[in-house]
Amino acid sequence: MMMDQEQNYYRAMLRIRRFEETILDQFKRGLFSGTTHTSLGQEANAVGVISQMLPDNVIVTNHRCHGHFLAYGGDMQALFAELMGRSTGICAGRGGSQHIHWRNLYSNGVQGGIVPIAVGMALAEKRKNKDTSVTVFIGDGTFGEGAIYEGFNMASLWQVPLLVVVENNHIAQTTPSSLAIAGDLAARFESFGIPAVELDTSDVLEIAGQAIQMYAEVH
Ligand SMILES: Cc1ncc(C[n+]2csc(CCOP(=O)(O)OP(=O)(O)O)c2C)c(N)n1
Ligand SMILES: [Mg+2]
Repeated sequence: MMMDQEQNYYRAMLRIRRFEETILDQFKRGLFSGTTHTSLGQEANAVGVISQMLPDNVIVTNHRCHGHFLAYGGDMQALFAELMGRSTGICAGRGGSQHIHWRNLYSNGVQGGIVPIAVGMALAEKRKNKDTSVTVFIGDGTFGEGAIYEGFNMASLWQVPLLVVVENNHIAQTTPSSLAIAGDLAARFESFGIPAVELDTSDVLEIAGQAIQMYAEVH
């Protein structure tokens, strides 16, 4: 039983890895317009967290969203077509790499802007009185954006069912986060009365185990 689950995790992570490698490869050949951000090396975050969600949960993600979409069960070819701007893409080719919507997954490339959106969506989930929640993925380089703190404040005040997953890769595109972000990330959540747990790992089993605990607290 456990073996099956581990194989599923591995298969899901490998699917993301191969997709992103193909994207990078094809990008050089001019197949896509615009830009793209891959989640190479961050596969375990997407798979570990998203595998533990209830089917009706909402995902709000950022500019680096391919892995989240694929871990959610999104179609690889439809994502590829979306990146190519084709009508067969997830959003008929209008969203591109950063702005996709499929089922309960929404991505937006505006750094930090997704946090207040996620809080509002979590409030909506709470009002439905269902056992669902919202998970928002943000990067460490986004902690210089003021909107996220307004979001944390209202999330705590309204006690909305929200899980904030910070994918801390220590870099904001090309800027080391240490040059742009002061202080401690977990302490920022705690100052709003939001419990925070830090993991330094890419072990999908560890991340999934932590996600189970976090969802138990959120719901
Ligand atoms: C409001 C806003 N400002 C600037 C950008 C340009 N931008 C795209 S990715 C990025 C860095 C993001 O760093 P981080 O949050 O750590 O995410 P990572 O790329 O490491 O996953 C920036 C500044 C943006 N998308 N939105
Ligand atoms: Mg980062």
